[in-house]
Amino acid sequence: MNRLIIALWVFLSCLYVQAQVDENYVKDNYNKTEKYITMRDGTRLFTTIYAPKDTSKKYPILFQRTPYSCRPYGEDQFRSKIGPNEFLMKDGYIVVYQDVRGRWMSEGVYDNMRAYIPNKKGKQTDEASDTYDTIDWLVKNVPNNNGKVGTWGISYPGFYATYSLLDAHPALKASSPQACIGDFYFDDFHHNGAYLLSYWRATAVFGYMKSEPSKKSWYKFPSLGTKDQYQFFIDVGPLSNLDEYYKEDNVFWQQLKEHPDYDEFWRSRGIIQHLRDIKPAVMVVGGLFDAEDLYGPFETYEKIEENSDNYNTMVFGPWSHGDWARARKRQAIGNVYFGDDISENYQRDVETKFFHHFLKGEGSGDTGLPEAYVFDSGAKEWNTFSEWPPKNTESKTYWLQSRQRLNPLMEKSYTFETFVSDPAKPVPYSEDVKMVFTPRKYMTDDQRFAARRPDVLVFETPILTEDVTTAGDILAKLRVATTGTDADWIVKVIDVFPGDTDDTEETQDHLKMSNYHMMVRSEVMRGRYRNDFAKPEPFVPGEKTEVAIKLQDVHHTFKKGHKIQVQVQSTWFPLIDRNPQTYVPNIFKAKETDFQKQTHTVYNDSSIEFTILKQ
Ligand code: PG9
Repeated sequence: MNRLIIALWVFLSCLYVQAQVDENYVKDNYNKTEKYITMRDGTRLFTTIYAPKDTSKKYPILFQRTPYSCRPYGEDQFRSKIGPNEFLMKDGYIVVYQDVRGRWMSEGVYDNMRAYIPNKKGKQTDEASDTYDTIDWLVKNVPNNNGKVGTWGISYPGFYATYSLLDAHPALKASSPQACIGDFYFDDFHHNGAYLLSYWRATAVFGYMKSEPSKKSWYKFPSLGTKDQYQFFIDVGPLSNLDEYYKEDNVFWQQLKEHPDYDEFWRSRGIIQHLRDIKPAVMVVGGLFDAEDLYGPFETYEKIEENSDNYNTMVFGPWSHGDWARARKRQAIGNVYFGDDISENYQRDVETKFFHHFLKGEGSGDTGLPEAYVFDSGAKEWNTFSEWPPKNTESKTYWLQSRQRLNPLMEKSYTFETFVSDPAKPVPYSEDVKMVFTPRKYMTDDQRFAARRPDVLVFETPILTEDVTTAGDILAKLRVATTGTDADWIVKVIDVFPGDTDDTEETQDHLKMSNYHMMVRSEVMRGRYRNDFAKPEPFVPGEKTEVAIKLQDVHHTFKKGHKIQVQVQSTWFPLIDRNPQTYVPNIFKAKETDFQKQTHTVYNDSSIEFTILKQ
């Protein structure tokens, strides 16, 4: 017994020492300097430079611009890890972080998703010019750099990595925008015009301006006195009551309220429109179950592919927001397990290979990596494609038929389904009781709790007799009516597991994987924007109306023995705010009396089109 205890003690001591070694790796192997770099308009941006202590060779620069701080501040304070992953960190790169204009220790005034200015003159600046001016200073002033720069970032830093591609500095050879925000009207804060209420707390992070460089947060989250987000927002009622928590000084909250439509305010801040004639090599990375930024990475890759002839590739794995940067043994999202070592393998065999090739290698186009490296979330295996969406696909239509059938054939009979949608009793987007900073787990959550509600329509295939593999986007073509004059339409695509499916260690105690209704993809369309995101229109009560909803790309095999299920509902709370179901000019200013229970109808000539891999 003693020998076992001693062996266990030795093992745990080694683990502890290893952790300490890793904790101090950066401090032991890198020098840190902090600089203010002056932009063309005189604004100085705070920049942190980690350079290898070994000065016997030259190194490329890996550069990240962030609104989330270069912390820790102080040349004697070190991050425990630097760069996109530990393989790159240990291989030796100069790693640079910068507080973007108007954030933390940098000077200037912050602007959310600052609009790009084409053909800038003189001292005009945007995030592209700030990136250019910084790279120019780095390659001219940082000792031992090899003149090659790469940018990378996840989420908002991913947006700045995409931005680095515009008016790119000639030293910029490679960029990896990851979970990169493309447009705040379709990423993060809105989905197709519906406001993501689940993001409300995050408004604090970007709502308050600072008057001088700050090492400490100048914003704070309102204390809500509860961890039950559903109850909190039901009790709050109309969105205008949230002014109690965010006052006039929360600039972003005011902007959200004043711009409910896709107007010039949002349109000018979208970066996708500018992605043409891109020169640096690009590897876009995203998570198939990323609840925050799915539109951005898919659109970034596709727009560059359409308008540039540079090296441009994509990687989409079984990840939620930013998972690929967190190496964990079992890769799972909520209750759904996808496999072991998925993130570590990606970091070593894909991400490291990409940057090595273009920043340390000969830099020619052939990295040995695929054009599209996409995980099949149903078969739980990686696939490679020479293009995305793949060429060898076809569109397969299923009709939303009576008696809750999802049918490849459309009946001739004229039928429809109805449900009562009550904003006072909205369909929860999750059965978990929680208070989130931003949503995450619901993207693969079990949907049985919703399927059993009278205000959720369910359409389902019989048990599949062969695999059905999707690879590309999904298009819902609803034919609907309402007794009201406005409505939201939510479509959820679900993989129904067989009854003999075993639980895994991730399965929540109150659930069984037997008959698990796994969310594969979901999307909302705020009905007033069905024809134009810039021009909202009411519904005519009782009039049959077309509502099309594009659901983001998937790569999912619905395996033999499973069923494909589609759910349709009109509330999804508090993921999104409630639609009053009475047309008002601006839902952010709706009154309590505007919120009315209405009866909605979904006609049987509604359909959903999947992009299917040809057998
Ligand atoms: N896209 C994420 C986010 C943006 C704004 C508010 C909250 C989250 C992100 O940058 O992580």
